Amino acid sequence: MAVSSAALVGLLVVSCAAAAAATRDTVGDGEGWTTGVNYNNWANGKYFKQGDELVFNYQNGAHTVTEVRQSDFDSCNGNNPLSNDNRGSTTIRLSYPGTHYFICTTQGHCSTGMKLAVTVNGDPSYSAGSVPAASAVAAAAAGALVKLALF
Ligand SMILES: [Cu+2]
Repeated sequence: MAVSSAALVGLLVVSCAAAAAATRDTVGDGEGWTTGVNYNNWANGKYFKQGDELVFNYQNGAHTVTEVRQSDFDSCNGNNPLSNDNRGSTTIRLSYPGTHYFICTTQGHCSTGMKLAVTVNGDPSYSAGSVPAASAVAAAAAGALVKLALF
């Protein structure tokens, strides 16, 4: 029975990993969203997929989280924002694949490096507002559990 239990635990770990699809990352980790942080370095090597969330932590009013198109990212132009917030803690859901561009529109901040581009990978199981595929995984796990119990 010890072997079956180990197999069951392994199965549950796998199914939980599959169900917990979306992740949440804090931009800049403990440093947050501010000047003097290299956000290229922060994003480098990280994997983002559809449905994941980015949390920007900063002092209310001192910075903005402004999502822009690539051309406005390159030129630090915040005049055509896709979204904008300055309330101090901004959570952005990466709801579509492709590269997402964020700048701070406080004077001089973007031009000195307060900007972040993240590439978001498509997730076929993602759809806004639901938890797709998790129930199918749970059903499969439950089926295996019954088999193990019978064994
Ligand atoms: Cu700023």
